[in-house]
Amino acid sequence: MRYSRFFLPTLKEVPAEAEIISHKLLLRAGMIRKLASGLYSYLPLGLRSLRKIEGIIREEMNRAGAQEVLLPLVQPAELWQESGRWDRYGKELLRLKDRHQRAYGLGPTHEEVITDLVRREVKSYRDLPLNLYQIQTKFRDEIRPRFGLMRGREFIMKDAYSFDVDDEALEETYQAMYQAYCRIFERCGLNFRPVEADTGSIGGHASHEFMVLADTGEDQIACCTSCDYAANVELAEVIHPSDHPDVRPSRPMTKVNTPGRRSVREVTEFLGISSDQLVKTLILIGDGRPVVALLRGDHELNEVKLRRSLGLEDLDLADSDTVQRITGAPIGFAGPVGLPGDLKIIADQDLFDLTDFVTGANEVDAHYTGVNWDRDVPRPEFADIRFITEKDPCPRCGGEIELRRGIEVGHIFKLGTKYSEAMGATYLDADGRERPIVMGCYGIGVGRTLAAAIEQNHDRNGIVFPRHIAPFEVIISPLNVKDALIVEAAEDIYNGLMAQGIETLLDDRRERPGVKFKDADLIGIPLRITVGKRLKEKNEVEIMDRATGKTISVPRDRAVEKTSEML
Ligand code: 9G3
Repeated sequence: MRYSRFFLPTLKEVPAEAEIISHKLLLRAGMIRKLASGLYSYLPLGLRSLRKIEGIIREEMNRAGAQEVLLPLVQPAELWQESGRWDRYGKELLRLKDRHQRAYGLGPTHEEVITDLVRREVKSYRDLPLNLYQIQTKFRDEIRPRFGLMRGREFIMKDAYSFDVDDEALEETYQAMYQAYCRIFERCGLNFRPVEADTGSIGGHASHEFMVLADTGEDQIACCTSCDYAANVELAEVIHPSDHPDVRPSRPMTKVNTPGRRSVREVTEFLGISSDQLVKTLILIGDGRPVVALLRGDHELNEVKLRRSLGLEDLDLADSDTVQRITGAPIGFAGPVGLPGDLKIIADQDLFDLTDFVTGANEVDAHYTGVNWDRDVPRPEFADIRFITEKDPCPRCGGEIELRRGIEVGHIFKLGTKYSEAMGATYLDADGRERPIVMGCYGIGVGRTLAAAIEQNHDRNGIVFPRHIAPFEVIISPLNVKDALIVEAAEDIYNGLMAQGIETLLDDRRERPGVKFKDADLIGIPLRITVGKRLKEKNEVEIMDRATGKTISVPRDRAVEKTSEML
């Protein structure tokens, strides 16, 4: 490809709205342009990388026995009504009407569509296992799209759906997908970790997220430094010492005046206690009913764990009026002592052995000190409802936990029969019995993978593309296109590389050397061949490895051979 005719509008500066480096570099390297909030156009350079990632995904999905299909973006509302999700999702599901006033949704995912297809075509256990995937546009009307391709509203996803006779067969499929994902992200040159994850709204049981480790990642993961345990902090379990030391109350419960002291810091400073002696009381609304959560002052409530342990669909913090109504006091003075008996109270397991603790007194400007279970307040239910911290032991091996940030580029789920039962996707087993198909689903954000690769592979001069997803493998920079010798040599090497099928960009622009070097560094092509004054002096050209900066000089006639060796 000749740069002078290639639509590649690089930029020196980027709009202030680009907050993270991958967004800045995707814009500066002329790979994407914003159409509207959360909507991006891929320009030729960006599309070449996107297609490389898709190609790797296709190869590994096909190798794992999956078959590619292509499903419509526009989905009939009826299917989502059958699965019960039409009313579960709010504005994120963009709904539209056709000319006959029939209702549709723009597909954010395709469980309903694929289950409808399979329920019509699969009848017997002989038709299973089946694994169908697509690489297709999705639309999720995010309330606040940001970070460029990282959280767009319209984005390209590879989504696969597996169909098996039972849980055991699903386990095999799930492992095959897990391995395929590891190969995909390895081949994309990413430093990633599969982590145990919550199944979220999709339902079903187990799931794994594939996280690209990056400080700009929106997700937090707990990684063990000794074993390969890694889990999204939403799920990472906290090990509680099983032995309960025989502890005794040593103080009476006393009401103390704490004027205007609401937060953990204000109360603990005012009373001169440490935060692990304070029990904070949070009021929430779970599926419409109040729930009281008790935690040590130095711990944070993990709402996903609380929601799961109570088997709730929805769970949110109560507003200040509700807190006032339920506890009789404003936020900051709530406590477990004297609450109405019918209230659901859950305490984090680390409160089990606590004695002489401090709580709100359910009265403005008042707290209790010296509170003890049983004597002053009945023991509630105990559960693991807090976020793991770096002080907690690894739940697998007891080793040290490290909290890292990650970008979720893939997520695989064991769905079970949630959709097949809701939509009547069944098969006849060998005994002629009708049974629901057991499903799994497996997603990769393709654009997000490209952005994550840039988050992980850049320096102050620009992108440093991993070889297999780079838009080109080699860029040739003739430094003076008015010099016939230089042009002839550059063209000759270009033709030699293209003849070997090496994707090469020839920077034939009438630009100064500095501009050519800056652009070559910015777009991050793995190898750069410079044709400059060394050609006349020693009949040599320079080959630079973008990742290491290492530069070697080779005789012009060996440039093609040396370059293909280096790739
Ligand atoms: C919706 C909307 C947003 C959504 C969903 C549904 C996320 C939804 C979860 C999944 C699960 C898997 C197959 C590929 C891998 C991920 N956001 N999810 O179901 F209506 Cl608006 O999409 N689906």
